[in-house]
Amino acid sequence: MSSHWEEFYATHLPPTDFEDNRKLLQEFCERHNRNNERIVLITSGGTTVPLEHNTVRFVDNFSAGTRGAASAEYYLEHGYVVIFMHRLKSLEPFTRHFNGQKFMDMLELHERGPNTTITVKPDSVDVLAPILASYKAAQENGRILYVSFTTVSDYFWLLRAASESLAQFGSRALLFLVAAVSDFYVPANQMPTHKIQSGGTAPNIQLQLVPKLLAPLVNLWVPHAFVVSFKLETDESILITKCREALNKYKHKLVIGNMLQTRRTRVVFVTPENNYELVLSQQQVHNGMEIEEIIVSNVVANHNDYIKIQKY
Ligand code: 9Z3
Repeated sequence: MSSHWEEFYATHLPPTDFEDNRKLLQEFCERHNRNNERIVLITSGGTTVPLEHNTVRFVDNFSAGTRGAASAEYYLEHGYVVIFMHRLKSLEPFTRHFNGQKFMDMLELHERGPNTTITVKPDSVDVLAPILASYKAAQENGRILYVSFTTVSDYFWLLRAASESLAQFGSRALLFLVAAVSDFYVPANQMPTHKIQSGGTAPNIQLQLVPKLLAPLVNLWVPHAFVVSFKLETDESILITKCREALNKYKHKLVIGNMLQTRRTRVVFVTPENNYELVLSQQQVHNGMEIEEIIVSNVVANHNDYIKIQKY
């Protein structure tokens, strides 16, 4: 049995920056709702489960944040405003293209005594310019809000606050829940305060099931929104069944299934009506196309159809 979501909130304190983030979310949503915009909440990256209150060790969840960060750029292109709720230090839209040494390698240093200048290498301008232009447009027009989490508990608090702010958009709100959320955790009241000592015997750590937030999210927090969740599996034979089970259980609009090994080139859309695959061809991969481009345009098409038949 999974523990109840209400009990989770009652026994886990909000993160220290919670009130600031809640205000940012409210202001962002009110401003854009006045203009009748469409909005997407993207969750991205993995959550951690601390093993000690003064955390030295934690269990992490797999996710680089690639899918969430790439999707944010495509939703902006489709005219959505974006709340990018991500794991601190995971990939972010725009800057993801220049991770590691890539950015440094695009620059040239001209040392002329006190007049040192830095320029972008001519062949990098073509790469940098369109990304910089999209970044500036989103930033200057206030079309993207970044909020971050680290632990599964931070994620819980932020997701509820974001959902509550999104409710006013009715069917114009889209939730694109890509984040890899921990399934198991150590409840705060069972966690040691200090670092677990390694002397003597190995600790026996008891994990509990994390309550599933999709139930209150779909039924209570954003009942008119278009909610999309992701399902990650490593065993192909259970992928579709697991997606369909989630859709039947939570009664949201769409589950996108993917396999750990092939997630960059293949996903399956499971809707109440049918299943269909989106696959990138070798040629498309070779041309630098990203699967998120076709995922997002398909989701947007589904969201369009949904808005047309809604009263809210
Ligand atoms: C996913 O399946 C995402 O597509 C990935 C993206 C995490 C695989 P990357 O960040 O990877 O691009 O490296 N997310 C869903 C993960 C998840 O935890 N889903 C829950 C589950 O499977 C349901 S909400 O039980």
